[in-house]
Amino acid sequence: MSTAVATAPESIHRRRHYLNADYGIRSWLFTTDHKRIALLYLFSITFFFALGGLFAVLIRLELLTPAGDLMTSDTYNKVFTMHGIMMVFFFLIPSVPATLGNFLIPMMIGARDLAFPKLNLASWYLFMAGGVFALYSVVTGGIDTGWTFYTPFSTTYSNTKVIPAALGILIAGFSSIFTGLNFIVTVHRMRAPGLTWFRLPLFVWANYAASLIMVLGTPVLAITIILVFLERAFHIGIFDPRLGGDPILFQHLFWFYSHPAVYIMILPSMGVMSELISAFSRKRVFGYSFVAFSSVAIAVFGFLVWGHHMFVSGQSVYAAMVFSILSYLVAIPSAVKVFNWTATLYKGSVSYQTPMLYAFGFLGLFTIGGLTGLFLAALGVDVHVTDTYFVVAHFHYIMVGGVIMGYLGGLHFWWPKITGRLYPEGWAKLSALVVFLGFNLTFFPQFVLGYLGMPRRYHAYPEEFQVLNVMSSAGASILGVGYLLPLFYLLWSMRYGPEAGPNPFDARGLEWQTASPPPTHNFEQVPIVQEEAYAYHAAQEVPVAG
Ligand code: HEM
Ligand SMILES: [Cu+2]
Repeated sequence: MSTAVATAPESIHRRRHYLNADYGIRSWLFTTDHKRIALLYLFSITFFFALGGLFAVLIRLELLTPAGDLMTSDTYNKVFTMHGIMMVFFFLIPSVPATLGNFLIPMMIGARDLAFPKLNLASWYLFMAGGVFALYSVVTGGIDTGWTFYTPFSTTYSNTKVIPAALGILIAGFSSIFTGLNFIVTVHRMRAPGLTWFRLPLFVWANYAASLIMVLGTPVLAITIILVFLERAFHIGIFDPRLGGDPILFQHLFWFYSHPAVYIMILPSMGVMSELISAFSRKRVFGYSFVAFSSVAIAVFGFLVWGHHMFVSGQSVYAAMVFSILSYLVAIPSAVKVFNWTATLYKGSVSYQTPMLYAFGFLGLFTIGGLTGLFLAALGVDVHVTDTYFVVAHFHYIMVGGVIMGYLGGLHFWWPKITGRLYPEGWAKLSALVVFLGFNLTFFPQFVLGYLGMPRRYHAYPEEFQVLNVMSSAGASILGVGYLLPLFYLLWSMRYGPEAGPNPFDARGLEWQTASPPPTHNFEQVPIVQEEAYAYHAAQEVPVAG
């Protein structure tokens, strides 16, 4: 996109930008700058990811041996529950939108900030408050219901810290609602002159669609949690059949949010994919408007398929059939995206820099995750593999293989913009490779385990499953190294990396037209947009700087 803005190359020490505009802890804790808030989220979700990872280590250590000899089954229940809660509610859901989305959406649309900067800061405080409650439940004994909180166990039988954990998720949920609202209003009201809807970067479209789900779906989760609380504290009989309630109702409410929630996680990463693939193949995304609308279609259809989590829970056969068919429908817009990204690569001048390696990882892993979703959506197959490691493998391929690959790819791509410095390319490529290999060694054997009948959430298993479990645990340690590497070299680069300049990848998009790191108000002058998104002209390729 062409605009009037041009930035003179000046050392990042002398120039004023959002990082050195103000020093001291107060200037961070009371900031309303979307870029600083993005960094607050970045640090906090990294913390929760590390914590969730620690629980994952315990799970994989326990499953090294069939006997279940590392911890008691009760402890094991708490460990996988905390792993799930930390990863889903405190890492995956905020991952891309709260960090990259917060940082980039205003810049990508040429705005000075989000529509409601104070609400944005309040969202971060709510998120942290939620995290504190969840942590409180961990240190005071933990919770053992699984991240899904199924009744009647969560409301009647569990004697662990259900209420503080649920409260933590409730509070963090409001953070998600407010972030979604903020994004929606910002995209509607604050686009730069000339930036029509169909010139928006696809990252913005994807986050817009995810925001719709956050605003429409999260309140349902909030109500569900409040009902669990009321039932557990006062036995008012919403879920208890002895009092006229229905435990299946809980599952309907829970999955009515939690299936769409998987799209809150994956859509923003899909947005990252569109940016990466166009930048590193130097082409406009093939079928731009199909990719844009498929995000919205996923957001809409995503609300219609929750019952595929309940095929074996006793819903009516007809309901199950309808949910099965609808589940196939939601696969179509996802497949449209994969097809269009692949078509974008075709005859592009592809360069294999780190973000692109992560993008390739996403493509492969997300495709496997999505295709196995089709297996699960088939009623008969699901009855065989439900509640086995097949499901565990499926959703990890989507969420770890898809969401985190997109997140890391995006983090590398925009790192020079965020920090003003380049990361060491060799180390970064190595990390992408290690993550990819470690990931597959961890989760592919789980498809086989599930197919052979190993149930999920058990802390002991028959000996015949050991070899595959050892493979999985070995893979997990490789994966862990793959995640630690970026932590070290990215932190290193903040101090020692060479200065990046405004646009080290020669990418399009407004965020690349301002300095790195950007000034506090993003642009010196309001940019005026005159071109479509992704106006790459392969013929006049500019050499890569930095
Ligand atoms: C695109 C992103 C997707 C994400 C993030 C995702 C995520 C998940 C998660 C987290 C679970 C496990 C829930 C639990 O703990 O029980 C799950 C299960 C399931 N998924 Fe997906 N999924 C995706 C795509 C799909 C697609 C495209 C389909 C079908 C066409 C599908 C069908 C299913 C089914 C049927 C189950 C339940 C299996 C069972 O419990 O027996 N998923 N998915
Ligand atoms: Cu689902």
